[in-house]
Amino acid sequence: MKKACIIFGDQLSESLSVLSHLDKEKDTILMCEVNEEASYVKHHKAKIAFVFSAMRHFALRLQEIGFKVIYTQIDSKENTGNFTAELKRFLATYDADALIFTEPSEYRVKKMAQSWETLFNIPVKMLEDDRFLITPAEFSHWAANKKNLLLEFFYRMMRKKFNILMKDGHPIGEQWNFDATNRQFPKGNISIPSPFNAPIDSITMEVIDSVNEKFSGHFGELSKSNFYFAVTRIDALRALDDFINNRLIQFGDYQDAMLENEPWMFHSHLSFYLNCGLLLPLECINAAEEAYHLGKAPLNCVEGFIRQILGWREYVRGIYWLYMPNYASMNYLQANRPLPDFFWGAQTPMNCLSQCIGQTQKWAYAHHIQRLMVIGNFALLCGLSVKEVNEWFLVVYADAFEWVEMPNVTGMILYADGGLLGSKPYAAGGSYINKMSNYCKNCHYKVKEKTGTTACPFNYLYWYFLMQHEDKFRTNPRMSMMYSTLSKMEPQSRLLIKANAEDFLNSLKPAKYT
Ligand code: FAD
Ligand code: DLZ
Ligand code: SF4
Repeated sequence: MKKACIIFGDQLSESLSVLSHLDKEKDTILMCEVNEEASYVKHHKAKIAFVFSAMRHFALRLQEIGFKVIYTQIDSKENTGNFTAELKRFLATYDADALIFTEPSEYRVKKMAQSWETLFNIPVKMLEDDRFLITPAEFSHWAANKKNLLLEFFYRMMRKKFNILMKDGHPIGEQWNFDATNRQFPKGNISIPSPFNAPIDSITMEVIDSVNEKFSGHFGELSKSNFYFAVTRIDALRALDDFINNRLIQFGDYQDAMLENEPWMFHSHLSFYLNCGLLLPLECINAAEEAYHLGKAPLNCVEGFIRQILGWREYVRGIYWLYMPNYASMNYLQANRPLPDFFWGAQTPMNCLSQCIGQTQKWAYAHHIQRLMVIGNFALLCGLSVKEVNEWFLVVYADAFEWVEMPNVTGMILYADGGLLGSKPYAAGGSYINKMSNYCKNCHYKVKEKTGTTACPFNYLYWYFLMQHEDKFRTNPRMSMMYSTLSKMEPQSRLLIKANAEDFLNSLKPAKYT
């Protein structure tokens, strides 16, 4: 039996399930750079270049270890522009008895793949993606009959299941979670290690040139000087080492901190590699746990990092597959306001947004609290369109794939799923941003002012948000304190907040970007 195989751009792992089903002598793999994937939403130029370069390097690696690979580059004359048409072209020249692949990570592509058996009249085998630590079926089993699907309980189950940071059935340190010690803002000067920067070879240079040429209208900067990504497994492992040896030691302490012109902080910058397959979740978790046992990093930092991967990453994937396709159209708070122009590069006097969006444009990266409490919080408070915010987050980050982006946006930041993922919206006024960052010092607005033309917009937008959605949130026990403060507010103050918020919202210029 001669098999045809397709490997997608986020399946760049030598341990990918499909590879162990191939006969190196008889079977052939197709990999293709296609216009549809790069522009069904107009991905950040650096993200496209990262994926294409990593794909090209992976194809070479597969050939080096004996697989037959047919590779279509984006600038090839024969390139038909989408997965189905590329497969059709491939199957027409290659007499295969079956088509085999590891399941695509996104609903959209999985649906497409499910049509191939009939379309090409060929037996199709779709294998489980065992690079994740639990399957959608296992997640669904865990979720069954639960009143709410809190991350914390999922995380504890995963700690036990994989025996991570456990001793005699108990969590090491007798605590599951050290977040209480993890929310510091740096006092005085701190020294932030330089981020890992992978070398650029001629393959990457060529990719940068063709992406700049072909996708010139897409958001984001792309040049040799802002391309820092590892595009091979070897360099991704170096990036992991670099994090473990240089930043893990302070990861937890400053996990929520934000400093002007410091995009990288003590975060790992590994999501790109995890999501395209150059790194595997368990090896990152094991490396962090080992650093703890060797005394190289403290428990609060190691536990905090492990929770992100063993907990959040697996959890959001579970949520995605549990609720798709309905999840994509949820809009609990009826948020439909168009995205303002500064999301796509126009200026804004709000320094926090300007910093976070500016660095996103430059690096296709922002760390979690910037995404959640600055950009996400703003999108929530302004009632920005769930569809447009999802598209923005999918476009701008090099680590964005729908299975992870959508639950974070629809669920975590916009509460558009009505609380399937979080028990309350992550809404906050300017004082939270002021506590965790130094952005407010250089802002046009005054964070301490609650209303008026120079008041921080987050302040009145926060109260306006609570007023607008009172029917939905007043009875939420986690929000009762806020609603009791709101109840005590003078009617005149409420009117002023409403007027300020509406003026601000009306002043937002919708983006022209399409
Ligand atoms: P670190 O802070 O070093 O964390 C370590 C790892 O934990 C990350 O590499 C990532 O794999 C995982 N992780 C941490 N938080 C989450 C989370 N909430 N969900 C899933 N995995 C997590 N992450 C993506 O990988 N792709 C996305 O498209 C994405 N979109 C997001 C959108 C919003 C609105 C928010 C609030 C978060 C989003 N995240 C996304 C989660 C998180 O912000 C990024 O994983 C993280 O910032 C990546 O940087 P890092 O590798 O330095 O992470
Ligand atoms: C993100 C991305 C981009 C920009 N381009 C391609 C591509 O040309 N070819 C490819 O195989 N994969 C690409 N990817 C990653 C895919 O979007 C990802 O593999 C799907 O989301 C899988 O469901
Ligand atoms: Fe952002 Fe408000 Fe601080 Fe300005 S004052 S940086 S708008 S939180």
